[in-house]
Amino acid sequence: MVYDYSELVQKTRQWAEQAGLSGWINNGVATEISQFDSRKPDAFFSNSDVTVGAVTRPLIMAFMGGTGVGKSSLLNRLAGKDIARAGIARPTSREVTLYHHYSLAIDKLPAHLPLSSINVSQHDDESNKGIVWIDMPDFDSTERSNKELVLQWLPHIDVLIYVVSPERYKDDKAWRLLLAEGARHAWLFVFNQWDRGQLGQYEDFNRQLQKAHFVEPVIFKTVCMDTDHTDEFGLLKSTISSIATEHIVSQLEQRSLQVHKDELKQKLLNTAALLGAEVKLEPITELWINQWQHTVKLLRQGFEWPLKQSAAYYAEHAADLMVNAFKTNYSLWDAWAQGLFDDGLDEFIINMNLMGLPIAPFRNDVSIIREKAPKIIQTQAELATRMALANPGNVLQRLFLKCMRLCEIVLPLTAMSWVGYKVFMGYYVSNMTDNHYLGLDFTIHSGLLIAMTWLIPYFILKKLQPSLKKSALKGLNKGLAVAFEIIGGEVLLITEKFVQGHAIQVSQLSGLIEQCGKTDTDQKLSIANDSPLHRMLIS
Ligand SMILES: Nc1nc2c(ncn2[C@@H]2O[C@H](COP(=O)(O)OP(=O)(O)OP(=O)(O)O)[C@@H](O)[C@H]2O)c(=O)[nH]1
Ligand SMILES: [Mg+2]
Repeated sequence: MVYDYSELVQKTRQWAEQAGLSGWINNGVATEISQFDSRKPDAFFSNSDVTVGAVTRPLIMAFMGGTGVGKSSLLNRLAGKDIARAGIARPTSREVTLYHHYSLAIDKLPAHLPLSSINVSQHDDESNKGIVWIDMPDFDSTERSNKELVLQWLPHIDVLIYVVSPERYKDDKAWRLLLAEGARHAWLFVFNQWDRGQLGQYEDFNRQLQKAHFVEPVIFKTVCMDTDHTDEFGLLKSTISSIATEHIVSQLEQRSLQVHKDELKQKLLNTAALLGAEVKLEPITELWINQWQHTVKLLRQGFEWPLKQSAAYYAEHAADLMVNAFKTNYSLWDAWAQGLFDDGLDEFIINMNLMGLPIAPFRNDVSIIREKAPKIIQTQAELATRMALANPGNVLQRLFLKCMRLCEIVLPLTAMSWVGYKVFMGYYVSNMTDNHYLGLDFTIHSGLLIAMTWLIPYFILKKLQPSLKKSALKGLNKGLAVAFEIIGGEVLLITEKFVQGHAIQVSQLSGLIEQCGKTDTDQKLSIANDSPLHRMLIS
């Protein structure tokens, strides 16, 4: 599918707007692209009810040049009457004079063109029905409004007639305009006031034009004064008539369109370079993983002492922790940790920038993690500590202690049962045999047995009870590890989102660039070497 030019510019603007808003391109670039003229560089004249010979729209020709070179005089001579103000006062013309066949209607005059500065004259010359002449004010004068007026009209002009005089053929401002606008129009050159001109000046002007890439510029020497000088005005007129054909108008239109597309393409290629379209993004996730490992290593080193302090505090206030009213004074994530974390992120962002990538989207997304990091650390550390304090020690330790607690009950009970049985049996036997009822030894030994069966498990339980501080420290370390994983993972997700977003932007931009290079198949632009247009275009 090939986009129409206006559609292409519209799509480009939409792209630039969203890319600017999401930070992929900076605001300056976005504005520059959004200001790209979406109007088709076609003419604003159309044939109203009247047909203009074989021409679908007239050829728009404009006189351009420094003040006093004789632009208005040339138009007056073409018209055969004084339609444009010409004179000695400088600058003379402060308005645009339109000269056209009465059958043409100005029905599409772009809104931005100031109507108050237009002076319209009509003619009934059938041979020049297909041409609209425009006399523009000078471009190099001190009048800023003149320059603005010329710049406003330029995009609508097919052929520019660049007029110079012996004094002003080296005019710098007009020359710079010629270089800037060169490719957008066809150019004819008029060396006016030739009655005062010299061959050396003409040749110099010719050489100058060749430097501006006009291989064989079409230059006419004219004299617009009542003198006996012969000049090439007739040749200028016939050349103009020869190019006012439907074919040439459409060729110029296509060329202008292509130039606009090329300019847009160049702008988009520059934007693609700023976007880092060619940058390989695969190493970026690896880069973050390495960066984060390094940061975590430093954070762990720095957390060693605060961790111990926190563990001691947690151990001391374990009871509070269990009733959910725990408030610690030890915040692990202090200004130092935040600084180190920020430095790690900033270093990563700088590396992305060095790779030639736009960093704003990543920087915006990652700012949330900068704020969230303290909370993640605190929450995870506290959660793991609560769990560690609720179940201190490891699984084996806990199983062994469980057994000991059981022994603490079962062993004394067994011992007591055995002693009870012995007491009962001793009493029974002594009744039957008249022997002594048990003895002192038995009393001491059975007392000792009961005491030992109770004391040994009790002692073991007491000694092997895991330290709360150690458990808290273990919990804190575990919590920190989880928190680091969460933070690193979230940044990784943002990095992946950045890579995907970048790929989308690059592909959309590439699509637009590709569109700039496409032309409608039925609109083939080829200007033959023998075409009168050939010498009027920059090679
Ligand atoms: N000697 C001589 N004078 C000319 C010739 N053509 C025009 N002039 C004079 O040059 C002066 C300026 O002519 P304009 O036609 O007003 O020049 P312009 O380029 O329209 O000037 P601005 O409107 O100020 O940009 C007038 O006094 C003309 O009479 C020429 O071929 N030879
Ligand atoms: Mg003038």
